[in-house]
Amino acid sequence: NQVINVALVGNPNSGKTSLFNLASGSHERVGNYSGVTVDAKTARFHQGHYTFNLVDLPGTYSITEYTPEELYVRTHILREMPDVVINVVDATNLERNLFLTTQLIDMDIKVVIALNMYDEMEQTGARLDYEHLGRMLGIPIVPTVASQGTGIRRLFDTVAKVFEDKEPTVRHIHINYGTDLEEAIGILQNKIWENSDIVALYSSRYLAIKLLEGDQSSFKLLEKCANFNDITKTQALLKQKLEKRFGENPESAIADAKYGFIVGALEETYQGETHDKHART
Ligand code: GDP
Ligand code: K
Ligand code: MG
Repeated sequence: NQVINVALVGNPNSGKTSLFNLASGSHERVGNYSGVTVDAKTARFHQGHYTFNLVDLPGTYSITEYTPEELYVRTHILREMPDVVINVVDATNLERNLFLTTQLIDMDIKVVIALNMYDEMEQTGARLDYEHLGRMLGIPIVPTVASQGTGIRRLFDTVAKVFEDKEPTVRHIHINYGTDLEEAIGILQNKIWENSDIVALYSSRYLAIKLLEGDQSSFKLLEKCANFNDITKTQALLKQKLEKRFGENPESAIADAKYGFIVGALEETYQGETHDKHART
C-alpha cells in the first residue's frame, strides 16, 4: 500500500474544494478563502493500492511571492515537496488558468491536470483536443466535472501512474523564452549548478528564471551559497542588459513568453469562441 502525497493547486473557483470533497468524502465548505488566514485542508483516502494524502491549497492565479496565498502555495510545493501536484484548471478560462501551469512546468515537478468545468466548456460548444494539449505541456490531462464526481477516479489513477513513472504523456518540457532570455537563464543556471546541495533539491532552471524575475525568496534560498555574490552581480548585469533589449523588465518579458506559449498551444488544440471568458486587455 503506497502512500502518495498530493497537493491541489489552481485558480480560485476552478473547483479545487469540490474535487477535494469528492475524493476525500469530506464535506468541506465550498467557497473562497477569506484571504485573511491562509490555510490548507488535508484529507486521506484510499483508491486501488494507494493511500492518497490530499491537500487543498488556497486558490491563486500565479505562484509568485506577492500575496500570502501565493507564497503559501509556493512554499508548500518547495518545502513539503508533494509527490504529485494536481493542477485544477477551469476549462472555460484556459488562457488565464494555464498561466499557473507554466509556472509549475518551470518548477519541474510531477503534475496532472484536472480539466475541470468540462461540462460548462462543452455547453459553450467549444472543443479541446486535450490529449494533444497534454502532450504539448508534457502533462497528462483528465477532464473532470468535480461538482458531479465525473472523472475523479480516472484522475487519481493517473496521479498514481505519474507517481510510478508509468504515464507516457509525462515529459519534461521547457518553455522557450527566446534567445536573449534563454542565454541569461543558462548563465545563471551554470552558477547555481556550483551548489550541489541546492540543485539536489530544486530545479536550477527554475531558480535561474526566478532570479531574472527579481524574486526575493529565491535570492534568500541561495544566500548561503559560496558564489552568492557572483550570482547577484551577474543577475544585476543580465537584468540591465535584458531591460535594454526588451524595453521592459525581464519579469514582464517572461510573462509575455508564457502567454505566447499558451496562446500557441491553444491555437493548435482549441476550437471555440474564446479560450478565456475574461480575456486579457
Ligand atoms: P475552488 O475555489 O477552486 O475551491 O472552487 P469550488 O470547489 O469552491 O467551486 C467553485 C464553484 O464551481 C462551486 O459553485 C462549485 O459547485 C462549482 N463547480 C465545481 N466544479 C464544477 C464543474 O466541474 N462543473 C460545474 N458546472 N461547476 C463546478
Ligand atoms: K464558477
Ligand atoms: Mg476552495
